[in-house]
Amino acid sequence: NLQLPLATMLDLASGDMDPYALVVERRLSHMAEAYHDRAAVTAAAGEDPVIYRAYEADVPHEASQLVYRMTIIEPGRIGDEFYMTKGHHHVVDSGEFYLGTAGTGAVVMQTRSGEVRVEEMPPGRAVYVPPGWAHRSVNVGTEPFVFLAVFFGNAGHDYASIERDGFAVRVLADGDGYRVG
Ligand code: M6P
Ligand code: ZN
Repeated sequence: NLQLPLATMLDLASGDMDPYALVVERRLSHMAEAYHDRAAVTAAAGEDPVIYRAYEADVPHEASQLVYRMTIIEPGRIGDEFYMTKGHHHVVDSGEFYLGTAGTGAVVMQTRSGEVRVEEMPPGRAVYVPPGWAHRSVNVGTEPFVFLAVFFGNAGHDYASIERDGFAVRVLADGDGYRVG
């Protein structure tokens, strides 16, 4: 019983996927501890904005499979800190392929020994996240930031160490742009 091929339409501008099997929606309340400005978190908590969504194709989460997701991070900030994903390591150490498709964003990557890299992901820019690097994506623009992610079906998401220790750097508003602080 061989699996059948799968075809999916990806709207690169909006991030919509058709068909999709799973949608992830994360609000501020799902990751309030990630932002450093506690007063700004409290001020936004009532509205509890949607920070990002992700659509995933119907690919089994198993070894040898390639899972793919379109992620849409809304534009916005909590205090001076741009909207971002929770960020994670993989449970099974493995790489991930990212392709920016709309908006202005970046990916922050960090090893367990604390080495950090930040790469911008404008439309058409692919970033390869090697095994061993945690990854968090950030919208530094004024439009939704959209990107495609491809990862191993058995990679898994390990959020615990990021929830505990965060990333060593934050992506913060700086005039019309951003700085990594
Ligand atoms: C990308 C990929 C996914 C991830 C999503 C949201 O699409 O890296 O694996 O789930 O971003 O990020 P997070 O899981 O860290 O909230
Ligand atoms: Zn990942």
